[in-house]
Amino acid sequence: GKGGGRGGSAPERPRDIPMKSVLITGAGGEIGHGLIARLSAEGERTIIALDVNRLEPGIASRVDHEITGSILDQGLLERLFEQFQIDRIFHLAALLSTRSELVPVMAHQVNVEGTVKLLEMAQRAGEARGRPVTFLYPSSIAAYGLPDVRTKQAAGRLKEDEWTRPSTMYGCNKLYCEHLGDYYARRYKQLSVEPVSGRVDFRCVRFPGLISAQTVPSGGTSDFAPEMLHAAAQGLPYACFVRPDTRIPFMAMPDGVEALLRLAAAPHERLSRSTYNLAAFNPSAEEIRQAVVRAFPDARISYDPNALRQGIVDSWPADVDDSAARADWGFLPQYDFEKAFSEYLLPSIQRRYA
Ligand code: AKB
Repeated sequence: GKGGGRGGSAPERPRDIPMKSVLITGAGGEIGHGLIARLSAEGERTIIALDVNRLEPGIASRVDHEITGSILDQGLLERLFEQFQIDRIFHLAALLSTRSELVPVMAHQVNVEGTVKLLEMAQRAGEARGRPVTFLYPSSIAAYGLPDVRTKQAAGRLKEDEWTRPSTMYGCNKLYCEHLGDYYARRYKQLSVEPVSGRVDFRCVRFPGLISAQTVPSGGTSDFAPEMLHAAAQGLPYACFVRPDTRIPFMAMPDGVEALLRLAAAPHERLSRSTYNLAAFNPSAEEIRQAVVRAFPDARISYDPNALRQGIVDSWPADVDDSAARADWGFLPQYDFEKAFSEYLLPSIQRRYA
């Protein structure tokens, strides 16, 4: 972790007022990278980064405490909540959609049991300090499930509560955890004689596919877009695992990170719901290929659709309606498809592989 006067022993802070802490689970993943860079620049809270794997040095140096361990380790979670004044959580740890189909029971353990453990810890911490812990949860367009491509085309832009019958383990996990978070926020122990104080302040976004210039995801099904781009930038051939006409929503990573931070900071009374759709652009696989080829004319991209992964993206919407996020907390993506390539992805990716 970083040194130099941050954390509970910062010299300018009286010892009896420890600095508040933010816990990031799955910190070494794609979203974690971008989020940690932003949070460490803001410097408002001690950053505790939990991941099953060691963090890359560039990320590890920006956090105050790097914890290597499992989200399922109850003892570890208890120690973290005892040791730190955690008032905010970004619970990013999850197995993504393709991987979850290969190991569904493990996916359920990490994605659902991990989440309920952490919600329970957050509830207890909120009760102890008399104020709710803010719990940010990234759900996904995988929470939707359309029965076939024709229905998908006819359905257009989906609102949050339409077509929520996911067809994947990961989608079931995400949708269920949205409901679970809502339960912890509104109804936890509602029949208890003792009034429950400090209910979890659960806030959730349904992310589209995210494209980062810094990292390539692993185990997702929207991965064809970032994989195509990162392969081309390295001069490697790439066989896209979905058909050219496949269309799902995407977003540039900086907009995803900004959305999480903005939702975290929004006044509670402005939030009319706990789960919000987010949208930015929704190109087809072929439109993405063309944009990549414009940037890297030597790119060698072919199509080799995989039935399982095609089936998954065919069940996801072609577009989502994010008007609630825009109205309630001012969500406003900075990058459309063109700008994502010209001003974010291409300049950063060229630097990355230079
Ligand atoms: C995945 O493909 O599994 C994720 C997602 C869309 O939730 N990127």
